[in-house]
Amino acid sequence: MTWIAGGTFAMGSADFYPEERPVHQVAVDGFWIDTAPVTVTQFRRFVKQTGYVTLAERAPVAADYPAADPALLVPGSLVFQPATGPVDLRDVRNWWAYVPGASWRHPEGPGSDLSRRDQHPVTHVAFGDALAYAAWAGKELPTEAEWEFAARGGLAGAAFAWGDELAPGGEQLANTWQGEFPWQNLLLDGYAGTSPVGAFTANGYGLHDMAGNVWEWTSDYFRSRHQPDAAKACCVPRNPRVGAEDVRGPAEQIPRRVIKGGSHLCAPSYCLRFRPAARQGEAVDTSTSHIGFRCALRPG
Ligand SMILES: [Ca+2]
Repeated sequence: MTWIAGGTFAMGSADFYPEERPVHQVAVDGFWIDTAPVTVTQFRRFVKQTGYVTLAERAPVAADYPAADPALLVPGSLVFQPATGPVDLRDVRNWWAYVPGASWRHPEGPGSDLSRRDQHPVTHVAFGDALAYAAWAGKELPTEAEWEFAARGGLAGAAFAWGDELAPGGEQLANTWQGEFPWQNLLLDGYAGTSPVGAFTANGYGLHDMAGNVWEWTSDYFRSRHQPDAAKACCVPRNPRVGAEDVRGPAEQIPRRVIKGGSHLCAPSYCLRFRPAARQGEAVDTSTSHIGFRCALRPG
C-alpha cells in the first residue's frame, strides 16, 4: 500500500460531464491505499482461504428481478464484445452481452481462463464482492473523495492523473481505448483488454492504474451531481462519504455506488472518463469485464 498524506483539494471538474460538477472543496485525512488494483492472484488467495463465491457465480434470485427473462437468471456476468463496425452508441447492448458462466475465473465466459493474467486486475466483481475481499484483507474500500485525491497525485485541478495533456508527446500513459469505440481499437497503448497492474507509469503519489485499465468501486452511493461548496470556509467537508444514507431515486430499484478511473474501454470519442474527476454510478449487483477495485486503510 502507499501512504497518502491528507489535504484539502478541489474535487470534481467543470470541463467535462455534468455529474462531475460542481467543483467543490473537500478535505481528507491521511490514509493508505493499494498501490495498484487488486490482482487475480490476490483475489484467488482470498477465494482459496475463504471459499467465497462471487455474485456472478451465483444464480440470481427470481424474486429480486421480477421483470427479468427467467432464461437469464443463471450465473453470469457482462462481457464486452467489440462490434464489427460503427453502431448506435446510445444502445449499450451493441457491445455488452450477459454471458452465462462469465466470472472472474472466466473473464470472457466458459472456455476463457486466466492464463497470463495473474497480475491483471481481477474483474467481474460486484460491489459486495469487493467489500468481502476488503473485509478479509482487514481493509475497506476508499471513499470517492479519497480515491479522487489519490488519483490526482498532487496535481491540483489537472484534467488527467499526469497533467492536462491527453497523450503528452504522443505517449499513452494509461490503458484506454484509442480509435472509434466500440469497433476500432488501434491498440496504441499495446492492450486490447486489461493490462498487468503497473504496466503504465505511476502518478505523482506512486499509484498505478488510477486511470484506465479497470473502473474501481468506491464506498460512496452515487448522486448525479456533487454537493456545492459550503457557504463558509469553516465548513469544508472533512472525509465526506455518501454512504450513511441510501440516496436512490424513486425509480432506482438497485442502489448504485460510485466507480472511478475509467477503463480500457474508455475512448475519448465516446467516454473521456479516465480522469480523476470522472465518475459513474454502477448498480451494486453489476459485474463486468472492466470493473475491479482497490482497498484503503485508515489509521486507527
Ligand atoms: Ca488499450
